[in-house]
Amino acid sequence: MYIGGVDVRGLHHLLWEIVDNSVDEYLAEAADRITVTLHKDGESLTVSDNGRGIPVDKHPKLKKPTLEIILTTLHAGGKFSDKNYARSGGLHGVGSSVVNALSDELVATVHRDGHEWMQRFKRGKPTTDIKKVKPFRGHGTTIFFRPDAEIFRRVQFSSELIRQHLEDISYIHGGLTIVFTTT
Ligand code: 28F
Repeated sequence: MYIGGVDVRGLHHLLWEIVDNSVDEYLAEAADRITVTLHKDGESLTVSDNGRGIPVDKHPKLKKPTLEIILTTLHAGGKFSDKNYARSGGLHGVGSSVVNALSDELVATVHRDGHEWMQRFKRGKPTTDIKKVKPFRGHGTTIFFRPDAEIFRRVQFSSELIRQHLEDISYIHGGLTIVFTTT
């Protein structure tokens, strides 16, 4: 019901949701570069942006790191209406929990607040707490995900569909650099 189906379009819709979050960060004038990597198995992807990084601080009321809430709560967007973070007008982070729920594996890496942070998930549930990995200069968000083969009819991304979609986005958003690689 969130992605419109479990066919090839629904599968690629997962990627569009993640890329949209990076584009939102561009629209917030906080990112100017997005990298999409289709891994050689054709079943998994990594998307990175050089934005502010999804916040990792503990949400005062929910007592969990914001990153975990965004990735595990459907419609988490509403929980942050305005008090803690301003929103750019997009759905900023809302689609991430859907992608996570429909992924056999998802790894979120955030560069922010002087460190690299990482948290892993399986079918939308955390398999680790958020971990401070190491000191890091720079900022951004990286999401690796592999859609759940028990949900999608066939988990095989099309590099041509991806290339076309990213090209469309690049024409719409001047000043945004989008890199697409397959490895
Ligand atoms: C590869 C996918 O998802 N990028 C994102 C941000 C940045 C912020 C953010 C995202 C927090 C509470 C909404 C940071 N600092 N790429 C991404 N980059 N989400 S998703 O915030 C989400 C808000 O609710 C961000 C200050 N404000 C916003």
